[in-house]
Amino acid sequence: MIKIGLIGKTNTGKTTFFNSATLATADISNYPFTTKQPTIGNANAVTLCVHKELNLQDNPKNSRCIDGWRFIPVELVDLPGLIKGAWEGKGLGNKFLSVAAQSDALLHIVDASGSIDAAGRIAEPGSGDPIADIGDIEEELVMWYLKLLEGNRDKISRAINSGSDMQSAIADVFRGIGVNEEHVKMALQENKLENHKFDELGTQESKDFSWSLRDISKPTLIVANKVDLPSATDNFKRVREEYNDMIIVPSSADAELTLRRAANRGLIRYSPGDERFEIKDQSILTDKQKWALNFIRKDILDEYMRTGIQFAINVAVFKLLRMNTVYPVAEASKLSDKSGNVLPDVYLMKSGSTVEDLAKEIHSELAKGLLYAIDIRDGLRLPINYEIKDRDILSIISARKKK
Ligand SMILES: Nc1nc2c(ncn2[C@@H]2O[C@H](COP(=O)(O)OP(=O)(O)OP(=O)(O)O)[C@@H](O)[C@H]2O)c(=O)[nH]1
Ligand SMILES: [Mg+2]
Repeated sequence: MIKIGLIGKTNTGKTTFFNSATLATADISNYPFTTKQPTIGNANAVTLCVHKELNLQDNPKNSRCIDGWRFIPVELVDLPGLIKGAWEGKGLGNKFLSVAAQSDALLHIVDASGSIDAAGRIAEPGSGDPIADIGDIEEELVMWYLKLLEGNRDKISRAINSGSDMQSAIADVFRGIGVNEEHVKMALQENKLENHKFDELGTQESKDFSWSLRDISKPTLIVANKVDLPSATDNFKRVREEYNDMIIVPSSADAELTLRRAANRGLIRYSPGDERFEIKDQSILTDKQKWALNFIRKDILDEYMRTGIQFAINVAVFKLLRMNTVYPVAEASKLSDKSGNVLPDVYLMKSGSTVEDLAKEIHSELAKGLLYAIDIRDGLRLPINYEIKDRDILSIISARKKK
């Protein structure tokens, strides 16, 4: 399952984001370092289901289908807040940087309203500087990569001296945090270091290399949170200008939490990611609830089109990680599994994945005897090296087993 980590300074709204996306009830407060341990929860990537286009009724198994939208489970990890100096052991967050690094992608949550000071304490809205906050956290991550590199210099040197190439010797040190040889190769190339001697790598070169490696191996999206506060409007624009090489999603985790909890209690009709909600019965709402819902409708949904929570997860999965959705079916004629469930499963496959990759993902036995796949839409036989496209519906034909 895809794992998405929530990182950022303390008090930026990571747990509020997490609770709203997972409907968990982890502690939220305006004290710094409320979250003390990483917490894992289930959220979803949401995409238009293929069943409508095919005019079929589906029976989803590994996912859910609501109003024509497929909800595909992904793992969300809430992490303790970071502060400047975390890589040296300051705050709590440093202990968990390795947990963050095990994620496939990171959502960097920023307080766009400027309601926290440099140390993450709650301050007058507008007084904090989200641009500096983003820089601080980016720096922490890079320093942490650098520390791993510098701390393992001898080990890497020894591996190279006993015949390893530089790429795999470096990759070995970072393997536990999702870095592979290709990432190392790209980071070396980006800094023109591929023909350099490892032992002659200077301090600046190591730092530049660590910066590239962090960037390449851990795709990151900036979530500009707390846009419900007026001081966020200008900051959001500034963040977008300053970090124009990154994707930035405005959000109000607070608003999403209100909407999801209201929907859960049957007060409103709202599906995550929707641009609107419907009040079921005005007469059962208190004045305070009416005011809050009206505010969300006017100041967030009208202004930003969405609360940004579901959108941020979707952008991470489909844009940052470039996942395609594919629907494998065992019975080609019925578009079902062996028990007759129509379009039971949807898999997220990285763009460039082949029929063979999909077969391996489903079952190793299926992959062993793999022959070809049938494209359900046109009956074409697709070779095992066919690159899967988004929304493909495939029946995999194997000498061992059918799916
Ligand atoms: N106005 C506004 N406040 C928010 C929003 N999201 C979170 N907050 C508030 O910001 C404060 C911190 O929220 P948390 O979710 O605990 O922040 P955190 O990043 O998990 O903090 P740590 O666990 O300490 O790192 C709380 O008072 C929240 O109510 C938002 O979208 N809008
Ligand atoms: Mg928290």
